[in-house]
Amino acid sequence: MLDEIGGSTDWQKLDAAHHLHPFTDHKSLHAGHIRVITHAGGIFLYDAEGHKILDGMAGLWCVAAGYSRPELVQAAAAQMTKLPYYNTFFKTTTEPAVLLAQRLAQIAPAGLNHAFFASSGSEAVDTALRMARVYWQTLNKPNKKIIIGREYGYHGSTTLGASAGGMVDMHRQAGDMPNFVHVLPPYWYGYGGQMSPAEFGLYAAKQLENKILELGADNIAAFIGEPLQGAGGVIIPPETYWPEVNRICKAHDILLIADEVICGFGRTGKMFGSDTFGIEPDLMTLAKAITSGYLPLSAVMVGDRVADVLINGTGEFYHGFTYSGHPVACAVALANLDILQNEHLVEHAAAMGERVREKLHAALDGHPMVGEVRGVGLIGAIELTADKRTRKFFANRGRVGVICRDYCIENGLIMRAVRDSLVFAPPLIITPEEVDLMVSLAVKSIEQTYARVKDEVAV
Ligand code: PXG
Repeated sequence: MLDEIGGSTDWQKLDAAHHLHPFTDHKSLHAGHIRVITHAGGIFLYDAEGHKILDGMAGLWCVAAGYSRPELVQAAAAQMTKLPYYNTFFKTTTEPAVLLAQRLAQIAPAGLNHAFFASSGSEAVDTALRMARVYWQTLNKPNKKIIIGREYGYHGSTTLGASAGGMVDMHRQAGDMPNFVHVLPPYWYGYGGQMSPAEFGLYAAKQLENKILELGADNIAAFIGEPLQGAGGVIIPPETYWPEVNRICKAHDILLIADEVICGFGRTGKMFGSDTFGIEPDLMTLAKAITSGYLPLSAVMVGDRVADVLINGTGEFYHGFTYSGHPVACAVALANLDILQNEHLVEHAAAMGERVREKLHAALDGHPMVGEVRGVGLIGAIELTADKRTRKFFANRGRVGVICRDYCIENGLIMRAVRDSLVFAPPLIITPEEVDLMVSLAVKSIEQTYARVKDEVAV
């Protein structure tokens, strides 16, 4: 069909006429240019104008195994042929859903032995939050309703997800549900002041404890946090942070939800961010790389403590989706996990991440506009600054980041700008040569940006 339409179609016009995009200012989109991605292979995207672009974001943090994997296509085709759809309501199940639940229980951190499926990260978060509240209701503690999230947290775009997240603009439009509060994120670069990262990690955790004491643990259901905050700018917590959060949640009897939608499946150099940071979650949300993005699928991994109450105490849990446990999505997830394991992509991600940071440090540590290069596994950020010594932000935050992001794209590299940080999370299959290419394109783009905003940077 697309081939029949051919190259003469004005995609810009057609898109503008009928297509509303996520997180988009449509007026400015229509005034500018829209990129039409036509195909992809390995870690590269190709657009309708013939550009080849290194995808430094793995799609939207999801394409772990890379594009154009025949194993995933075949798994989908075989399952579609055998059973394209059936639901998991009404006393039925399907083989791929059962096998995937078992497989996830095997690889998840200890005790997370049960999987509830949905299609998106937002739905997984919504599910986990409902489970937390239903857990306390079942235990006759109905007042334990409040969910504590963090500033700059991102937990999706459903109303519950937006409320749990700490994105102020989203709250303004949608996320104003009652019983959600937010605390300081462990963002040392931005908020650490004169403290060492280790001191600041404890300080940020203390803000959680203060909030619990202020509101009363009897009113709080759960704390939700990403192991590292991806969409918030790849905010990597100091090592002291999560062990203290574990302790606080246990001491005050608050459920701990690790939102692993970005961190899950090798991104941080271990299978889960919880493994990397020593988090002991009661519930864990997964999506994105669970299928390498080939089909929509998400899961909540439920620990024995909560599962036991849901299974034996709650009666019916009034929640679920038409596509919960979709057999084709689950079959693709199983094939994707085979790829991750057979190709040792988790270990590979750790090694390639080290290479990225080594090269970035070598090229950028002395650069007056680079405040910090941070990362863990194959996810990281380059924080651009107006004054390296004082960690000062640029005036009009976000402007310089976008300038640099646009240079990246011009140079054939997709990186995201979050405020004035350039963030990256390439497919886990990236090779050493491709790492070097990604770094050199990023460095070139930073130099071009610097040439343009030099006057605003202290030397
Ligand atoms: N939790 C986390 C930690 C996420 O990163 C979601 C939940 C929601 O997932 P769905 O599948 O409902 O989108 C996410 C999604 C960005 C960006 O610009 C990040 C996400 C989604 C879209 C854009 O960084 N993360």
